Amino acid sequence: MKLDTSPIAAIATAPGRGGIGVVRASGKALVALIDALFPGVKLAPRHATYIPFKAANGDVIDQGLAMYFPGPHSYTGEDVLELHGHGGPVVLQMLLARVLEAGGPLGLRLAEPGEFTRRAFLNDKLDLAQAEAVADLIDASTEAAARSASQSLSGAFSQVVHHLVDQTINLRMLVEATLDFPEEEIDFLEKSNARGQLAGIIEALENVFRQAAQGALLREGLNVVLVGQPNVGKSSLLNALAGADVAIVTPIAGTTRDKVTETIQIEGIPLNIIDTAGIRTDEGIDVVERIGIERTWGEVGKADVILHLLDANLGPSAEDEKIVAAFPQGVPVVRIWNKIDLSGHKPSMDVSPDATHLYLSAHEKLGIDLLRAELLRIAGWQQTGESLYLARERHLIALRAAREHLELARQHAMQDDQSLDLFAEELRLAQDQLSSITGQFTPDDLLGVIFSRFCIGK
Ligand SMILES: Nc1nc2c(ncn2[C@@H]2O[C@H](COP(=O)(O)OP(=O)(O)OP(=O)(O)O)[C@@H](O)[C@H]2O)c(=O)[nH]1
Ligand SMILES: [Mg+2]
Repeated sequence: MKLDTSPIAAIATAPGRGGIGVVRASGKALVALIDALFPGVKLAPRHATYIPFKAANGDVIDQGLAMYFPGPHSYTGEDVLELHGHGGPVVLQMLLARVLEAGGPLGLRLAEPGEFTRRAFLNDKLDLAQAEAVADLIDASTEAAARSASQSLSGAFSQVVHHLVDQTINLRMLVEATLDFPEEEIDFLEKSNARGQLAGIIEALENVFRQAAQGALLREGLNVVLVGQPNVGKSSLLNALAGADVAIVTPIAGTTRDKVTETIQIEGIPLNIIDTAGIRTDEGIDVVERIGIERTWGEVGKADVILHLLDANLGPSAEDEKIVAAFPQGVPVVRIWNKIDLSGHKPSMDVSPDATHLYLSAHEKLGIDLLRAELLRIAGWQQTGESLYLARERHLIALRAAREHLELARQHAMQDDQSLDLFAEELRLAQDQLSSITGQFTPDDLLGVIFSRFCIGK
């Protein structure tokens, strides 16, 4: 990825009103911009200077703090200027417009989404996994997610990945040296304990993968969709899980028309609980309900977990058979028998070959803990106490691919020294996969995609 060094500026704080708001500029030589904005003033590096921000005609736009971070000791590695003013959308727009105007002769332009962080990456201030962690820390929806994003941002995740890369390189060098001296190939695997070294790398990779997979759960969360016939208590269950009256509950069949989503967290894992319109095929239903039911199926199609609700008093019906038959393959389904306060069942869970059955009462809040525990189990959550890395799907795919190449290398190593070159090749492929996590060998278009998902000003 080529580094565009033209100076950029953007509002760095969130849109809306706040106590303060920040306009940030970055570029190779911002001294000229500072001169244009504050004629005759010399900003001391990394010091806050209280100063009026003036329009070209001398009118004061705002008063605030100006801070100048000469490169390379800045977020982007270039010169950075931050203007901390009052956090109103209009005043910040005026300030940004003034900065763009003052920097016009320098070629200053509005920053693209993620461009500050992209420059930090290209100037080696951050590696790719850390840059991604910046966005993930900003987007974290639970404390646990924020903690692991911060862990990745500090470089802890990158460090363990680098360590794996180093170990792989060492082993590769050994093998490739041997390939150059074929007469010594014979005992290579024995003498160098190559198999033992490889086993060590694979084991370390397994550990990293586990921590990353758990961390990925914190980032991605799960979509949990409540489905069933009208009146079985879907909205009541949403409210029970959310601990608030989020959705309307009435004894009228067909109360919920549109989906209602509430994000809850269980042990720090974000779960998007989606309540839907009850499914029925009566002739008499109106057009609104029909559209609602179509949307229900749309949500089912995007579900990570389906909670299929039934009335424990009424038992299964032909309608429910049809509903089950239409569920997508491979998505875990929990069959929830609600209203046990009326049916006399005890709160319990029964894992039978056809399905997992859970007996609860949404209204009386009986058995809700069982459901929460089951959702955690389905999510694959394990309480480990070890620190987690807020990994992305991209990282997991790379780790998985690296593990497969190391496995293949292990298989070649089993066949004595016949296939040393293949052994070396698999190591190389594993190394490439690992390096893509921190961005050493990451294609430009992928970098473009990653940074374009950032917001402007980051
Ligand atoms: N006794 C008892 N009543 C319940 C329970 N859960 C829900 N109900 C009642 O069942 C009725 C329907 O509940 P809702 O939560 O609106 O049902 P729903 O599945 O969302 O219905 P639709 O939105 O119409 O599809 C309401 O009168 C609730 O009070 C329960 O556990 N026990
Ligand atoms: Mg409802």
